[in-house]
Amino acid sequence: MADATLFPTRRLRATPFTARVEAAGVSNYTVYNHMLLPTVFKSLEEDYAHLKQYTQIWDVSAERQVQIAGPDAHRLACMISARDLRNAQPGRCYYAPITNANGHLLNDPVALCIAPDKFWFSIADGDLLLWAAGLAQGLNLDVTVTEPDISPLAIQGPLAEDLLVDVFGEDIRAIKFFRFTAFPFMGRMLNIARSGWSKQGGFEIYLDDSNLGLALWDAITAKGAPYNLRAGCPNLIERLESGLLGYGNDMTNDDTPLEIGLEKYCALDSDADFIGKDALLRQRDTGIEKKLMGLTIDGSPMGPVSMPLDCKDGISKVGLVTSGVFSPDLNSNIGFAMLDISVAQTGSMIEVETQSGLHKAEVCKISDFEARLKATA
Ligand code: THG
Repeated sequence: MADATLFPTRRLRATPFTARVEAAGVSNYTVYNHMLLPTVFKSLEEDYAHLKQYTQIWDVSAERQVQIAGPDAHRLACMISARDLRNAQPGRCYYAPITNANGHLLNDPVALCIAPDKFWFSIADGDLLLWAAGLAQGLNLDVTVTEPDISPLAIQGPLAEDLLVDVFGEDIRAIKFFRFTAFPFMGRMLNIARSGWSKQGGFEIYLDDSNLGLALWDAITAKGAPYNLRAGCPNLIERLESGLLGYGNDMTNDDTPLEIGLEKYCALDSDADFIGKDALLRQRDTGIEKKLMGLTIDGSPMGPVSMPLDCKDGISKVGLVTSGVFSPDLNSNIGFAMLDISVAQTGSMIEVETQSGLHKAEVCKISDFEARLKATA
């Protein structure tokens, strides 16, 4: 993998912003929802330091929208979402784990209520459209399930609000966290949400016409100089510090929301009915056998963990590091690990099998990284 590049074909989709991303010097991509998603520009560390101080423009088109529209749209949205969407309000976003009948995760999208009869599920890497369309077909629901021409463009970082005020006007400031409002751009109305896959603050602009991609990018970057705006992307170091989990890495279809720590987003104690609820209630009764935790790992600064690393308790394997990297601001290697329940508590000491041998590691809560950063700020 090291020196090889991906062979581009129609199956590996470019985005409305790819030309600008390339011109800005993207150095690494991943494939996400069959689409290019930038992962590095200058270096992980430089991108990280810049994101935390200034503002970046991110091509997150790969967060595709699964649109469910029509008279039964609300019914289907409620059926697939572990998050209670019964009282979903237009203009609001909801982080919504999606589970199958066994309670296992299929995706962890942000659900946007566009109208009472129209929802967008802004998906993580997984073919949620097939699940929704299959249910609609099998249950003969009166809905259409599509992937419309919508590409999110994120503006992230502490100066994001001021930048977008220069582009779209003062009304940007009134958008609350996980809410969106439509703003005019070249004759269209674009939904802009205060959201994004970082904890540095910022917005996501849902561009609904690919033909305007370069114009939108240029309109924003034209105002970027005072904010030291740069092209960037979701950053591994920042998102681990912030406790943001990635579907496909930190959670897969082998895991349930209870094992990942997502139960607060699951309507288990209400009358809400969703696919997977019975299984999750049973698992809550019997107890979980593994749990995703935070980890600080001893040793010299570690490069990004690409394949899961084994965790050991001296004798046997007790889990896997799912993501990990060195955090400059915590001055430590940090990561997430799916661990046997026997060691999945704060303060447990385990060992991690890295390329450079066994390293001691201490288990913590996923939210501890952010808490430690705030305490030292
Ligand atoms: N934005 C949009 N779509 C997305 C993502 C995004 N799709 C894929 C992926 N990211 C989905 N996963 C997440 C995970 C966490 C959050 C958003 C998307 C998130 N969580 C906040 C937190 O953890 O503090 C708040 C959640 C809440 O309180 O409701 O932002 O980033 N469009």
